[in-house]
Amino acid sequence: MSLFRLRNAVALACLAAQPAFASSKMLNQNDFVGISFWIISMALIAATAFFFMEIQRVSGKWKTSLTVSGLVTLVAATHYFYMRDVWVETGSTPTVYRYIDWLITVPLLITEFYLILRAIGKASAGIFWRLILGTTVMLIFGYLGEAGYMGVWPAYIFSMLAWFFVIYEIYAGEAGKMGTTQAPPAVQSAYKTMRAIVVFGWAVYPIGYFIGYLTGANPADSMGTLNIVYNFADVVNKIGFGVIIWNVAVTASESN
Ligand SMILES: *C/C=C(C)/C=C/C=C(C)/C=C/C1=C(C)CCCC1(C)C
Repeated sequence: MSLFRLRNAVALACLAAQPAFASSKMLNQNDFVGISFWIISMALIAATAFFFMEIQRVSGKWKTSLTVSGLVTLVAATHYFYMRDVWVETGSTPTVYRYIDWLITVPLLITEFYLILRAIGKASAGIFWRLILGTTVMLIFGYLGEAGYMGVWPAYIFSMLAWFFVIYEIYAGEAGKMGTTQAPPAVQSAYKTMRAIVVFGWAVYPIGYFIGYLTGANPADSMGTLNIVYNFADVVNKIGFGVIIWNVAVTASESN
């Protein structure tokens, strides 16, 4: 373990943490949504340092996967500091920062997914672009709904359809047919877990949206729930996803 690398990772983490020091209003001890923003920001910083440092431990192509995992958590950590400030200082939902974050981290997660797919067999560029397209449409409608440019119901339905398209692609489309190959069992099982995350881990987001906008509850209450649910989902889908990659990267590197 080189001390130099460690120092770089720590410097990077501090850079990402900077907006936090600019905040004027302090976190209130009863503000559980704000507390969840804080905890997750810290977890994302720690995960970033971890993924970047572990790059040296794995072989060849797995280095790229770990780099991308670290980028996901780094980009998210930076946005979490801004989101936390918006929440703590104004009590409102940081929709625009949230969606900018998703617009960058979701394509990165798709890239991680595609890298695993390529470790399993011959994956075409087409599948990558279809997944990018599907997730982008999903996020655009989500934003139109949450930011008030479109009715919350139609936006929800169009966004759900785009997500179903992604699920169809990875289960029944080209990616789905690549499940059984000569790839090592560790890689195949990681691929299956990642696929399940895109269904079950990602399902938490539309549940959050539903609770936030579609139950007719008082916005003051439902916005708190919305943010807690989205924050929880990000732990599973950003850190958890990265940990699965890290695990398969270490296992596959050590078995060579
Ligand atoms: C790191 C961030 C991730 C993995 C974000 C994923 C977001 C989604 C899967 C969002 C999906 C939505 C729907 C399927 C319908 C309602 C609107 C959204 C955008 C919340």
